[in-house]
Amino acid sequence: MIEKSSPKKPFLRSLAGETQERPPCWLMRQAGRYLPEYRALRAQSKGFLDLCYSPDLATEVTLQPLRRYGFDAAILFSDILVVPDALGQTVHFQEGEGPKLTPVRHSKDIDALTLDGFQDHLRPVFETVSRLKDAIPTETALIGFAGAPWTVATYMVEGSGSKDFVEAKTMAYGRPDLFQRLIDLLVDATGDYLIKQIDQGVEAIQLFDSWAGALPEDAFETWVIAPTKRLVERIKTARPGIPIIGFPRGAGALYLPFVERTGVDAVSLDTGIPLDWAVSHLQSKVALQGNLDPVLLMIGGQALDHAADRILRLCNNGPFIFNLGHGVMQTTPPENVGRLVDRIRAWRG
Ligand code: 1CP
Repeated sequence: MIEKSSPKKPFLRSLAGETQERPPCWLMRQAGRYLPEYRALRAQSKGFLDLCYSPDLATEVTLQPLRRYGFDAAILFSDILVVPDALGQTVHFQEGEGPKLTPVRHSKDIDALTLDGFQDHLRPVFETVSRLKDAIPTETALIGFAGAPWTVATYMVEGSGSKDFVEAKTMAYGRPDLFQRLIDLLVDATGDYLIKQIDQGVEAIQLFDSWAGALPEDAFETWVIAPTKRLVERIKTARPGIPIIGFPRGAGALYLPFVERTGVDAVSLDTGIPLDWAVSHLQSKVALQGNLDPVLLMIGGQALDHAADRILRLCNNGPFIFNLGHGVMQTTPPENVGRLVDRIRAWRG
């Protein structure tokens, strides 16, 4: 790997291809329901989207885990579903049930989505980014994010979370012309959204493709790799030098073509990826991030220590960022997160 110029913040140094004695660390969903201070603040807000669109509250929620644990990166508090919301689809978060959207199933449903007013709708999110830029410690990096087109499209077509993605696949396999229009719109919208996040101060981007693992390889090429590649090209052409982390969760061996073809600087590894395989096939090409099982963080104790040590031993001989294989679970005791962070800080090869 070509070593790029050396930025100061440890998180950005790993993304630039540096190997560090102690890896930087942050956790997906490091802000959220496992923290009592989040629950308290959430109880005061009208709804989840309202929280995402309130710069005061979203800034505070982003900072909460930093105060407790001093992570090396903060991730903007928002959600991947603000993009369909800003495109004019109806999006609700029902208490305890997850997101509900008015499904996009027909040509006219796609016609009804619009980029008019898209950036305006997301103005509060950009305001949050610019406040965070001034509020986070100097050694801490600020991560912006969006859902990758395939994953966001699954919510848009299904109208909710899904286990089998029958509706999304029915459109992708049966009406690829229609599904392509939706994906193209998402590439455009998400590109605009992320470029604006960068202009407001985020220093790296993560693309969450949580349901990438649901697709067979040819469809993975068409609906995961190709749109991600276009999105990465678009962002990097507009804002050269911005590091991008891809997270094609569940992709298995398809992590390799994902890394080779999308142009990302790093990949976030899910819990199921064999680490020795990832180190030997991927780490010479991109930085690695991951992949502790969130359930081990919930359990804590020696099981957590052993698993964390193994990841550090295997992954930290190259560019690496410690993280989970998926988000922090709601039932995680906050002290377990402290235990993990202390252990990573104490790591010396
Ligand atoms: O009521 C609440 O408090 C809602 C819980 C919650 C939170 C804390 C949701 C609803 N979203 C979030 C924040 C969030 N979502 C962040 C912010 C910051 C952080 O990481 O600290 C991020 C990056 C996301 C991204 C996100 N949202 C993803 C991709 C990552 C993943 O978890 O796979 C996905 C799939 C969503 C959709 C979503 N948002 C929320 C729910 C309940 C869901 C559905 C999840 C599902 O279908 O299983």
